[in-house]
Amino acid sequence: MKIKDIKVFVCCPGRNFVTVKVITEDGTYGLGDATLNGREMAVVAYLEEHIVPCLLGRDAHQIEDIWQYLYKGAYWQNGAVSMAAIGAIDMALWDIKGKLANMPVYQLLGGKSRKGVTVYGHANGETIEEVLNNLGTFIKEGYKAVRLQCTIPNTKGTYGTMEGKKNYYELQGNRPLPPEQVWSTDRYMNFIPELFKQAREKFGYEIALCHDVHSRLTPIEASRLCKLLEPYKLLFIEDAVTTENAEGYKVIREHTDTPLATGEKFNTLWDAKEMIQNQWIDYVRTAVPHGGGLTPLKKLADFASLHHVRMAPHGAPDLSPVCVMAHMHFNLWAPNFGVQEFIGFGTPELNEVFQYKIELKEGLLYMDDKPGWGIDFVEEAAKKYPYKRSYLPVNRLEDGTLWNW
Ligand code: CS2
Ligand code: MG
Repeated sequence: MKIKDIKVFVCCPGRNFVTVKVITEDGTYGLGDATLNGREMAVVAYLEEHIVPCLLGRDAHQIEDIWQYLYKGAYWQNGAVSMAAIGAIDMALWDIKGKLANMPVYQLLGGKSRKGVTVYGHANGETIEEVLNNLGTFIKEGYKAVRLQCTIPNTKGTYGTMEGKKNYYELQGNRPLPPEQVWSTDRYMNFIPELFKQAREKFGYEIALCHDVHSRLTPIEASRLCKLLEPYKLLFIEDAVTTENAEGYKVIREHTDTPLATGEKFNTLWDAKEMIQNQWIDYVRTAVPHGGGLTPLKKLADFASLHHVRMAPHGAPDLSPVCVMAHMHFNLWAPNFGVQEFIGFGTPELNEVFQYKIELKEGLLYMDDKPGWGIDFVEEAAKKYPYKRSYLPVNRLEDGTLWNW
């Protein structure tokens, strides 16, 4: 089944998304998410200039060979930009194979390992009280797991909080230059344990709680934070330290039994190998697009399962609904699936461009059994929302030191 055309769409229904559409000679098409927050156009160029020309005319069924061809054939392997581009093509090819087989993709992987996908929601706020109110709402809605993030007092802009904006799209879609935020490790370390203490006092231990440090600590600081949080029995603490230094997770592991999650910035199985085989982490957060596609992600899941490490895919606002649906299939299949990050059902603009159906019941996500991923992209609607350059924030210590990972 020859690949006849490949289109790359960039639109901004609230925030920027890059969507790849691979079209075969009989008109069957597949979708992939190539969004890389703050570097979208670099991925577009990689796709249009370097990938599309060498895929036209190839057999869309040869997913594994095309992946190896794009990854090894590039010579310059790895890296966030190239893997987001390769990942989107791979996703589109799996969507096509599912449609041609008239099966949902999870069936091609070996079928369902569970009835629905357990998710964790985002409870954040400017104060502990606001975070706990939001947590209470999630518990009432039946969520089984919730991430808590709170603005650190006397600090301008803390990761994971809304900074007064109504939603993530308003927050992330309007940063013409990287906002500069001030970070204080001491203030953070003195504050976060209190957040979880009050959460457990108010809601008990039935609800699973997690937190994203966003790689802002050194290994020994992260070890101390994890120990301080031990009494509150977190599901996991995420990105306690940067993954650039895998040994950092060894240090934390030697100090605490708080479960550790990382990997949203892993681009290949090799980025995860050392931490998994040394049992330094408990959850892998790699998303299908950023990990280079479903082809490598299912290998990563199998490798992780050998070490009793579970999958907890990244599900931030800068991963498009195409990725949300790909994760539904991956998570329904993966025997070692743990929990999926879920930020909600999008906005009217987003749902005008991306058409899909998922349903949340008692903290689990469900979907219909449609061939492929079960999502469509409305090109006419996307034209209404042109790309708008926007950046991620950077963090500096109070003395001005750049402290961003
Ligand atoms: C975060 C992301 O959701 C998460 O776990 O780490 O929000 C992350 O900051 C963004 O995806 C970066 O683009
Ligand atoms: Mg994260």
